[in-house]
Amino acid sequence: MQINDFKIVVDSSADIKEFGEIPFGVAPLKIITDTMEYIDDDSLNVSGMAEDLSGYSGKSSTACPSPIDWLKAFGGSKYIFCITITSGLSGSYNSAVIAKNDYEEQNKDKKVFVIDSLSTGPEMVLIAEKIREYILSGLDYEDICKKIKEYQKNTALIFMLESMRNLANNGRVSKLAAKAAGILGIRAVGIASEEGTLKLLEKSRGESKAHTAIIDIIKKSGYNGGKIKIGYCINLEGAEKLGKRIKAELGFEPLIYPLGGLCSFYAEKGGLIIGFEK
Ligand code: X90
Repeated sequence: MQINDFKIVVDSSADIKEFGEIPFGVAPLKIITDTMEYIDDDSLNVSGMAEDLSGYSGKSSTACPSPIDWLKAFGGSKYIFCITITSGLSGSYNSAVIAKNDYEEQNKDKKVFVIDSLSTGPEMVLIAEKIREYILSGLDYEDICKKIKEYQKNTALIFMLESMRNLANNGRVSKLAAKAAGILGIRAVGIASEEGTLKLLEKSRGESKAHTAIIDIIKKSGYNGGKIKIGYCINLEGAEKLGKRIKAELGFEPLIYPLGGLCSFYAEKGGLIIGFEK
């Protein structure tokens, strides 16, 4: 199998723009308000959108890629690894499975492996990077399918949110859970559950206590020097503060980057999403 036989395809909640030497594709999600439709692709001004939305009180929602969007992203590749945002919160996975069945029906010699990340953002990046590593090390398609399922058991996601308004308004968390994060100064800290939904663990008063809670969760997971990535929504300063503490307390310097459109819509201003290897 040649490198060009493979393709890694993700939906835009993974926030990956380009992916080096391996063929790569993205299926965009959309953010929809009464007056605007934002397509979560390279041309989106994410912080502009997040600022617009923080002062917007009308209706807003999101939409996952359609099977046709996924088919476009598959292109014509022979072995495709397709990573979706959690099926616990989005139709993206179901849509990708429909596209896979169609693609394999039309092209008997081609294969698509759809991976439900049960997560989003930085945890999807970890999965994609591991698949790239496997491809570059010369593993074949079937081996990668098996190994990546194992790898997923070793990755996790933490969120820290100052507001859960968009999550609650779109039915992704209960109104009750969202209330805590709505109080000024309180940050909701939690993890992606095994079912791929939000599990709230702490309501921390103040940034520093929230960062302590995040570091404790990483430590308790049995952390052993693996990769850590921090995505932020209009909160570079907070991400860097957390990054410094992680470096000092866990000995790993995390990669810090701005979240894309979909994750920013739900994480909202001030939000952080941390993906790591346990
Ligand atoms: O299909 C769609 O319209 C997309 C729906 C996505 C809903 C939730 C996205 C959450 C993004 C929030 C913090 C991380 C929580 C991860 C839990 C699995 C970011």
